[in-house]
Amino acid sequence: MRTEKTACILCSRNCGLTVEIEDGKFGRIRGDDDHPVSKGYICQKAARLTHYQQHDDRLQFPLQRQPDGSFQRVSWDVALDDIAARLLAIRDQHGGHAFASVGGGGQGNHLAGAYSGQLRAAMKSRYIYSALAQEKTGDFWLNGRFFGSQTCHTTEDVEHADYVLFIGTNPFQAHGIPNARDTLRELRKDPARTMVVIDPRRSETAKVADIHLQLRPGTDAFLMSAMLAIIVREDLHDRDFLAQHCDGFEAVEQMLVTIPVAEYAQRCDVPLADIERVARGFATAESACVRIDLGLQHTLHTTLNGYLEKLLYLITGNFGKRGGNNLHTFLMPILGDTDERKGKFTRTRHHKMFPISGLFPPNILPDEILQPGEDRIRAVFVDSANPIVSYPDTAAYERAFAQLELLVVVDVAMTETARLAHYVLPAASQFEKWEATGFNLEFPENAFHLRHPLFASLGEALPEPEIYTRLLEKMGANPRQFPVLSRIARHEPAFSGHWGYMMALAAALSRKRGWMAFAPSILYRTLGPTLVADGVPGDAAAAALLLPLAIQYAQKHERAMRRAGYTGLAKLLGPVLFRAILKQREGVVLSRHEYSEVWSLLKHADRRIRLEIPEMLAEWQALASEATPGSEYPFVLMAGERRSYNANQIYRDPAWRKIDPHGAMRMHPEDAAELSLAEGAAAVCESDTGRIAVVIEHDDAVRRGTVTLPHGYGMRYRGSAPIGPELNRLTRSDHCDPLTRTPYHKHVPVRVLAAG
Ligand SMILES: Nc1nc2c(c(=O)[nH]1)N[C@H]1C(S)=C(S)[C@@H](COP(=O)(O)OP(=O)(O)OC[C@H]3O[C@@H](n4cnc5c(=O)[nH]c(N)nc54)[C@H](O)[C@@H]3O)O[C@H]1N2
Ligand SMILES: Nc1nc2c(c(=O)[nH]1)N[C@H]1C(S)=C(S)[C@@H](COP(=O)(O)OP(=O)(O)OC[C@H]3O[C@@H](n4cnc5c(=O)[nH]c(N)nc54)[C@H](O)[C@@H]3O)O[C@H]1N2
Ligand code: SF4
Ligand SMILES: [Mo]
Repeated sequence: MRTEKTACILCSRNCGLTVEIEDGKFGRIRGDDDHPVSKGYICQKAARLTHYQQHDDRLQFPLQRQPDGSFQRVSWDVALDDIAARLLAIRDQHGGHAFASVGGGGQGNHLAGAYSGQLRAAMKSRYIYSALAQEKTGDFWLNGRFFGSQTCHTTEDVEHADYVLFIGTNPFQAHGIPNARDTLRELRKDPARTMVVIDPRRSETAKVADIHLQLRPGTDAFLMSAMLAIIVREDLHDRDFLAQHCDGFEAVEQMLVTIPVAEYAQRCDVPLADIERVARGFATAESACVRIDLGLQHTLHTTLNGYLEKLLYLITGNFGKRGGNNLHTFLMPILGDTDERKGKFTRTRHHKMFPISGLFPPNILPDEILQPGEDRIRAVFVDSANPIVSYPDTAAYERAFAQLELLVVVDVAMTETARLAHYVLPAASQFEKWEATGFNLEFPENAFHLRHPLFASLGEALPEPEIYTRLLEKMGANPRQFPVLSRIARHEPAFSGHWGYMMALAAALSRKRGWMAFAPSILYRTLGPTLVADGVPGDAAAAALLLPLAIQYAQKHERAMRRAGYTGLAKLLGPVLFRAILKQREGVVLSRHEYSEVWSLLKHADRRIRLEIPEMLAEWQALASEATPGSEYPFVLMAGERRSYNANQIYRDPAWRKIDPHGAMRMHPEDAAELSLAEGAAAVCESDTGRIAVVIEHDDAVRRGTVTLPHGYGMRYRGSAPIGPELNRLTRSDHCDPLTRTPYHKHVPVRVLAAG
């Protein structure tokens, strides 16, 4: 038996783990006290990671689909030669817009994203569709406008805030904030601090909150408008902060004087006095922050909700300070900036949709494939995503993927999407390779954790960096050999911190500009083999691309890095960080900023925040005349609740769940009584798009007229019938935010009937 350090890969927190390993299997799994962020914390889901690592749907060999639909094992060379040839033929005949990649990292694996970007470059395509663009792109778009770049990403200092607003998020189950349950307990225990939850359901977080506003689903824009209006009318906004740091408050103020506060309160079905109490409490607290998630982002007015949420902390001056909302640094650039006001970016051919942070929304992909004519997407490369189950309108995805000339899926498991692919390529699991996430989203102290492999790869599975590099070489996109770079990498003395290598790389890339797009694989093939970890040269090759990222980080954040303990010559600080990342098995603190330094992360040249966003002001104004949404469907379904035993599509083996095997539909007991649906009754849930079987659970925490179903079910383990609700058979592609096309998954009109 041996003990190793790694991290949980089930949610964006990536808590550090100490794991026992015996006979090539996980033994006991505990929180790692040495992890710089989670400090020993874990939740109940991590202890069962063995169900991710070992199950009957794991892929071991490259597979090729046969005409009869069965799969046959082929060698890597056969698979990659044919994929390369078919990709090139499609590109040369139809152009880059005929290709899209999908996915690119779940909750624990983002290292591969840099390598898959190279495939798009080789295909001359800009299209990447990802899960982030079905939840967070509204937020990114707003950040671009407020702060000057879609790469400016905000965080919330819940641990230090005196007043916390959780709007549309349930951190007790979903986490999303550091050590969620401990952090909530601290908040609850301290009588001087206040926790408010705004959620139509009395969620597990609402149950431990000081105040719960149980609003009508989809009415957050009205509620936040009322709060903002109350704050400004009572003169509780921070005039000094606004004058010193913000432009455009006048436009916001003009809107706020028109808000019919009492009417809006009625609209959300929350007593006006409660809204006033929260507005005043938030605005007058010493420090306050807002934490939001899918309850705002997957419901009506998605992007406007984000605008109002950000105004709440900005007009009260709760930004750039302890206990407020802040910007943070990134080591890996997981977000781009494609703000259309800065340049022309490729739009999609059918919907003419623009990218946000470089990403395109899954809602429109089936149309982009199915549209008639020359301009359609013909080849799709899926990595680390399961669109058939996770993206809106499963039936539309099935139709679209069946039309493709080439569908390739890279996954650790035989998924519902993989079953439709021409080629299925087995990836090494996240515990069989070097991996990391780009979800290091903290401020003022930020951290990064590179994980090392714990097990040998299963069968012939390969890490993605190797898969992409081989494929690109077969496509002739990047040369196989760089003798000069390789020689320098091999012979440079350790004390130089790869300085000579980086100079030579920079010189090579400036001589041959076309190579720039393939820098990750060049680093992988040249510097990679020299990186010695665990005494095995080349073992950590996939991490080679972190060297230039560490150098960039040091150039941007030298002072904050020195505060975190990195020493030496400025030009060697990047390589020092790189070495630390490779060596420290529990992760490293990257940098320690001061709160006041948040302004240096803002991207408008004058470091001021722009509050006036015309698109949002127009939508805000339109709220007043918006009709109450009526529907022939009596229930609002929240399609995708986070519970104790779901974790996206990461666990496939149903044995991992201790409770809730059916992923039951939660319904208020009085609604259930009216429909004569007993606890445990079989029922059918029907939307305008599809119908699925569900099992009823009575729960008086849900509002009457709403029902909930969990996300993360509906998989066909070992080819079985779907286990639990196939949620996205109910969701519709065009039921979405008009600007960003993120889906209204929390607001799906449905009816529920007794089965049979
Ligand atoms: N256990 C578990 N944890 C997870 C995941 C998982 O699958 N399982 N997935 C991870 C991922 S990818 C994500 S993105 C996060 C998501 O994390 P969260 O967004 O926090 O989780 P959800 O349960 O989807 O939704 C949060 C809350 O929104 C509420 N809500 C629904 N409609 C509305 C509305 O109209 N207004 C308001 N104000 N609230 C509303 C719901 O009742 C729910 O309590 O969770 C992460 N953590
Ligand atoms: N109706 C509805 N739909 C939703 C949601 C909802 O609330 N309601 N939530 C949405 C949200 S917030 C999200 S984030 C998405 C998540 O949905 P997806 O983007 O599909 O991502 P995951 O479920 O995280 O995992 C996808 C795949 O990654 C594979 N995988 C795991 N490890 C590796 C690896 O190392 N390499 C490779 N190549 N593959 C690996 C897993 O086997 C799995 O098949 O779902 C979205 N869909
Ligand atoms: S699922 Fe739990 S243990 Fe795993 S990263 Fe998220 S909070 Fe941590
Ligand atoms: Mo997500």
